[in-house]
Amino acid sequence: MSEEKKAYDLKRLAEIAKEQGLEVLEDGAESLYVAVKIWLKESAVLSATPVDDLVMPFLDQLDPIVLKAVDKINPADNEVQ
Ligand SMILES: [Ca+2]
Ligand SMILES: [Ca+2]
Repeated sequence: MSEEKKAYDLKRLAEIAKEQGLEVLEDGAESLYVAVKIWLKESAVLSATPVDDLVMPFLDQLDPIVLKAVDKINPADNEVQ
């Protein structure tokens, strides 16, 4: 973008607000993912069926995939875009 920067530009304010909002969203999505994992692991222990207990150790293998996807919500703070 070769747009010239101006003082007190409302368009720039909107841009910053959007970035901040996306960052909050990104953090929220990550927290939600962690919460769901804790909930699933707790439930697997509590439930009578042994099948879910066998699956849970593999749950963390989703981390790189899910967290990478979540990181894309706000690309502005990513090292590699
Ligand atoms: Ca179980
Ligand atoms: Ca990000």
